[in-house]
Amino acid sequence: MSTVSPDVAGNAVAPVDAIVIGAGFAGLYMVHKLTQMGLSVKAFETGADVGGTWYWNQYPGARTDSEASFYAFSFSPELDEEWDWQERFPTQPEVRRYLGHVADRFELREHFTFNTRVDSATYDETDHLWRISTSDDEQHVARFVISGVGLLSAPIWPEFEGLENFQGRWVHTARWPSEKVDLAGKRVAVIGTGSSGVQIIPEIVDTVSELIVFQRTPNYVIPARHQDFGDDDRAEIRGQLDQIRELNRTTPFAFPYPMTGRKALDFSEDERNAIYEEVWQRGGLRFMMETFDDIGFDLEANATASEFIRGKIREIVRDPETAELLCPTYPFTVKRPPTCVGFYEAFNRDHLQLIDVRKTPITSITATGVRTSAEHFEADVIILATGFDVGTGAITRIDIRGKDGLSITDKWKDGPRTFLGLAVNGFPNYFMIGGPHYAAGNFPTVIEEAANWISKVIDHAQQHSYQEIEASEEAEQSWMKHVEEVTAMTFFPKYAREANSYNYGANVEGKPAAVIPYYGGANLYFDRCDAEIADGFTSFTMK
Ligand code: NA7
Repeated sequence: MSTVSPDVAGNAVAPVDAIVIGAGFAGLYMVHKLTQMGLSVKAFETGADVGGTWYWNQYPGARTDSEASFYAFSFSPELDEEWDWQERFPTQPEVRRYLGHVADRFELREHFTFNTRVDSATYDETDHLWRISTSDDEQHVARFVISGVGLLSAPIWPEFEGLENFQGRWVHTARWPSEKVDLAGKRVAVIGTGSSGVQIIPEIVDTVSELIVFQRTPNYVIPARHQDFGDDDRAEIRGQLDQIRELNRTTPFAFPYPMTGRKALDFSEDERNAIYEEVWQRGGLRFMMETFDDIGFDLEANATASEFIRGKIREIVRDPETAELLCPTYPFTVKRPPTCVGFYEAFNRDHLQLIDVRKTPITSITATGVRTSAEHFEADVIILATGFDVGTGAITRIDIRGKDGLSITDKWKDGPRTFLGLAVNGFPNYFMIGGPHYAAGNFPTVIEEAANWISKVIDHAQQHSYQEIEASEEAEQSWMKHVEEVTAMTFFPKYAREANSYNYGANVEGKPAAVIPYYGGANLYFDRCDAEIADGFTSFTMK
């Protein structure tokens, strides 16, 4: 774009075609797509480097739950050839290096301004442009804005009374500092037992002198089975990539695990447990997909999987009381299960204590530790592994205003409303990757599909010289009706509160109880997005 347009303060600013927010998987690939199309692009990232979630979450033990063979981009055969994964479940430093390599390899860094937060984005209906202000007090103007801010990127900072008076050190897993946090011989309190808490606990248990774990809701933790990769493993993966990607595109969770064709209750208890055991030994999230097809939607079938895992917990954890505290009562899969090596085993260590904060809530942080309604725990370091305001948090923390000055926070006050999780009525020329109602599934696949789709809708607008493209109200209503109908068919809403599921906003006080992911199947979701392209984006109004 070449015309000059005034910014919010009335100064002349040359608009660009697109502004991309975030330098994680989503932002990097989106910038790549748009620049390949010949568009002028500016991109902003709060962190000092690329990586997104893999930049910030550098706590000890952080690594993927998904296997290297499919937790990666698929768009470049050259990239496949030149990147050698080191481990089956890559560590945070490895994924961050990979994304750094992608940024260098495709010359993406030059489009990014780092250490810079997008504070606000305001749509100007007169010239159909977005006006953006950033934390460095600069103003920018763009035709399109694409949010790649991440689903799990707005940390929850629990408002514990007295945290500011704590004389030791406290850190959040999602803002772990680059310099080493010395935990050797220290008394450490970990608050939270989601994926981050679950990963950090076995990683530090041998280093610390005392570990106090504050658990609110237990999780079903699946063993990960780590494995270092050799050349043979890498060659094997490269040989399977076509098949892996075909499955990512055609299976309900965008994972390369085909449906098994098995129903849990069609098997005797012994046969069923043998299947659970075999997949448990193989490790990782495949336990959700490679055991029985119906455990995600049939409660009776699900109960067999839930009981199998509870049996494992009781088998591994020697103290029966601790084991029971670690056993979830809600059905498996209502919360996304963490994967880890050595989590339950850590609870057999004498210097680890498990505290149930549902029974005895944390009442304050004192100068020397954590106080619950029952007792005081001395600590030198407090680790907040308290998670994220998932799906909407990172979006609504930016002051985004569409037509008639409506803010996205107001639009979503009763829960997010989107069209395909990609666009929002009232917010023309604004698109989201990984926003609410994204297809639940393997993130890199979902992200690539979303960015490909957004590049097509933008291309369509460019080809027809449309200055404004907006998801229609009817399209949004119809999509939301579908999202809600699909959700109502699952048992997830029924147990969301008991499980404190972040997929229903249940982990954030005051957040509306509304579904965040789309549960209708990633494969069907991708087909729906493709149909929109084939139909010429008829769900949009164009000006
Ligand atoms: P999660 O999975 O949201 O876990 C956060 C944990 O922190 C969870 O156990 C919470 O309990 C707990 N929490 C949050 N606030 C409090 C307070 N105030 N007191 C006690 N406990 C609290 O976030 P993670 O970072 O572990 O993992 C996020 C994703 O990263 C994960 O799903 C994977 O996709 C990778 P709750 O369960 O809400 O009762």
